[in-house]
Amino acid sequence: MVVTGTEKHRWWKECIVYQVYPSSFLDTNGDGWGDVAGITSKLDYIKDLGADVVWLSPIYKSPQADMGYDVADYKDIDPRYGTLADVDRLIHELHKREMKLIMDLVVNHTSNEHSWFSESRSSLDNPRRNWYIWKKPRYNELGRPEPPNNWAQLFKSENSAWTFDEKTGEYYLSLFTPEQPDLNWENPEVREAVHDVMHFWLRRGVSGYRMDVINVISKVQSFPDAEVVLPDQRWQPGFKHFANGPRMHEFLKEMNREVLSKYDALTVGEMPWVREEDEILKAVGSQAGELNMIFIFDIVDIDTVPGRDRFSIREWNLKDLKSVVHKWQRTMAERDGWNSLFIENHDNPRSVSRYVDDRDAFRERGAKLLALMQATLTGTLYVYQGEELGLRNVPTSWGPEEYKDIESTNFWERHKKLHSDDPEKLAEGWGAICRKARDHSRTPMQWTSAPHAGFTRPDVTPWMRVNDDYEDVNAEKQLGPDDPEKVSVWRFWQRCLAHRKAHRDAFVYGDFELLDADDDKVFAYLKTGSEAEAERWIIALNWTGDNVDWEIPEAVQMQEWLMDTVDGKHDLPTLGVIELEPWQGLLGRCHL
Ligand code: TEU
Ligand code: CA
Repeated sequence: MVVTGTEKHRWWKECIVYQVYPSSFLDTNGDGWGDVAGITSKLDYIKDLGADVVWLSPIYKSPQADMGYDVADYKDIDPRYGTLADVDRLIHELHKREMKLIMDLVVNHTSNEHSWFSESRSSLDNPRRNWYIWKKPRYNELGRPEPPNNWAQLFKSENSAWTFDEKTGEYYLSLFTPEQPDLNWENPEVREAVHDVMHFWLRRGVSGYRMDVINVISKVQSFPDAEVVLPDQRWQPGFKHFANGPRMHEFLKEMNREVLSKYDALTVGEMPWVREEDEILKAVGSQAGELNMIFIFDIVDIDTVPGRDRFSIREWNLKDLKSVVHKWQRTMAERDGWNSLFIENHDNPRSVSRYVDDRDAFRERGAKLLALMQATLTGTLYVYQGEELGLRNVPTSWGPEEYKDIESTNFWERHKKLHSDDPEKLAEGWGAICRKARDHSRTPMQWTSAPHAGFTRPDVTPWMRVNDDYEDVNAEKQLGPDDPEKVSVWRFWQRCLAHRKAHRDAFVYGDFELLDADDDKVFAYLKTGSEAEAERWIIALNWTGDNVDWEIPEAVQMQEWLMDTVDGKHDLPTLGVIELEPWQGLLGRCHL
């Protein structure tokens, strides 16, 4: 299919989305939790950076078993974050600045405190019984009741994904935690209720949704046992039977028809545990009628052993990263799909600590390198709060008591139990927490060098400890006078985003060409636009802490170098060999 100009250009492709993690953004009433009023007060900060859409992680009413990803009322705000009136004000202030809001849609499961679930569990014949997934126990040889199959709980793999409910003597499916019962999407009433919630916010002025684990809404209805892949574990990963399940595409098409097609909305589906191109294109192909784009996990899973849990560690190298980027840049272009660009969010450690080098000498260059890469690739760009400052992981000296995430605490408790007498194993597990816990990106935003980094009042204890480096790494410092000799990470991001917008034909929409897939030190590529006044750009990123001689490919006709992750004036050649400094990244203009 030939994509015409109007079909090609969409606001949701060109916008820059800034993800806010509400609990950690800014506390305005001194209860130690970020709030909606805090977000509203920082819109100019977000706008000045160059973002134009704000995605809020969940602020709905919730007991916070999983930080709001357990919703107790989809049409109300949790009092700790504010009120519906606060959200209306936020939307109003966003629109005043020509910005938009997208909400997190968490509808694979609800909180166990949602009234739908209280009704459902109250009796076998309650009209909402069938809104969740209830099954009779299976009985073992001794006649004891057991869960209906062998699926493991995702956030506590030593437990079953099924939770027994005394009242009616049945199990309910709870893939993530017992506090997050899975909705039964087979029931049309459930789907209608979800559509109703979606209309509610879209009518209120919300411009789209990030859809939480939207690819697990359809389960194989025979609920078969999963293959035993972890023989030392009782419960097994059941992905095969619920990730991109049998009716997922049907449900997404229906949602599109009933709701999304009536608005010009941004939709991004979170889809872990899926890699197959065909499967992904079915959801995000331009004619699919499902979602605008999804979050593909290839980059954030790059250091994870395939098929194993998030805390498993696989060593990776630059070639792996290049091949993933290359694959999806090419695939989406060739198969007329659309993709998101992200390397950080509330479920992952900080990118500067993970993909580059967060030590003082290199942190800024590394963060800029990641900014330059993301700002020049094709797709819709997502920036996670603090990424624009190059915030890093929490120090390894912090003890387990500083980690608040249910996934981390469950993992650590189990690990301690399993390996209490094996110091080496213990250290290994702790090392995984230090590298990969979700808590690293959930620490309070670092606004200033005042106590608690200005996140809350000095006399208040924030819900989570502020990273120790806040006096050195904070927004106030990075927003200081724009000194061309010392460009802060924030200023660099600002330039990158402005540049991306000014040259959207090449960066947002352009063709990607990888230069030298086998070079394991330098990631270099061309981006070329397709319109009348088409442009070509070259990006060269030294992905090492060493000086590297890099030769500009002969076929590339360089004009000039325009951006550099290393401060100061450099006389860089446009022909032949450049000696790249550690973590030096360059952007240059080429002749076509
Ligand atoms: O995350 C889905 C999810 O499973 C992963 O991103 C998760 O962090 C990790 O891979 C598990 O090992 C979404 C939300 O983003 C996350 O914050 C929620 O905890 C989760 O769904 C449940 O709602
Ligand atoms: Ca507050």
